[in-house]
Amino acid sequence: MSRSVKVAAAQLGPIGRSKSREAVVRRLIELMREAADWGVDVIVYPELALTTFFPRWAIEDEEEIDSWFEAEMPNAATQPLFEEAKRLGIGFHLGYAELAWQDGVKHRFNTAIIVDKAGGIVGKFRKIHIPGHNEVLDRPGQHLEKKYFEVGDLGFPVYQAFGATCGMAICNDRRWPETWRVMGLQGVEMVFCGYNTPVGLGDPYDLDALTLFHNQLSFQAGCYQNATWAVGVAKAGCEEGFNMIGQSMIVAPSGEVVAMCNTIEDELIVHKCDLGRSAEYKRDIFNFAYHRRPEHYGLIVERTGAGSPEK
Ligand code: CDV
Repeated sequence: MSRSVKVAAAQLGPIGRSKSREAVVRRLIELMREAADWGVDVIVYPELALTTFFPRWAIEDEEEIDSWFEAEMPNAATQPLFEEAKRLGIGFHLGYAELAWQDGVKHRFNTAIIVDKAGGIVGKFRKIHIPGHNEVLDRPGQHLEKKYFEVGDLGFPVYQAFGATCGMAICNDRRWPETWRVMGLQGVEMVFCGYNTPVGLGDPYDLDALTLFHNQLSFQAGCYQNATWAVGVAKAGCEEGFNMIGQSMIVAPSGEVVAMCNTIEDELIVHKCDLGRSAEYKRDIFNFAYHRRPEHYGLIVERTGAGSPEK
């Protein structure tokens, strides 16, 4: 019997610094209702979907920093999203800044969750590859994720949801082959990945000019080499004077892009993903057990230690 999951990528346009969580959740619900009209099983929202991309600013006041984080999920502001999902019988994936107390110690993570059609959280992921820097740099724009987020402590787990083996990655994670391979080795069939990818912060123009290409390349390579579907979802557009790419996309295990947003605003794209496509590639060209030969790869861990940890 063929298995499929109907997914929606719910790209968001800019969210202003002064916008409340409640106002953002109303936008998320509008997109969720549209997805439900399409008969979607799971709608995927971007990284840090509840607020503006606050790591672009250097905030020193601890209380102010905490105000960008969610200490509970769901909470009063997001409860309506969970309730609407349950009412509509649709699952979702949501990225947000998480404040977590573990053994009496406060931690801040860049987090994403999978919520099932009954409104229950069935999976959590904390971003591993935290990009950017700790200190304010002398350039037009900042990316201070290293100041605000710890490296995720949950690894790259996979979860059974919507009849598929699902995994998550957050933004910069998509650029790293290990992200995909660790989930690939667990049989992942569908990867959800939200992102906020700015341009014009002061990187050399030749890097900025390739941002869309690298976004697409990362998703297409990750999917193909690990025989998985992926839903990549942007927060896009000009947010507080800073530009972020759109190009949200759904990618097949063949590496083909089957749907892509063509705005930098709130926009929904939908695709019915045939999990049989994943199985075909896992059975043949990327049959890891049959063809993969890690025992012949050499001492790669020792050879990759070079490089400066700080920019
Ligand atoms: N939010 C991100 O992780 N952004 C990074 C940028 C800074 C390179 C990205 O990989 O898109």
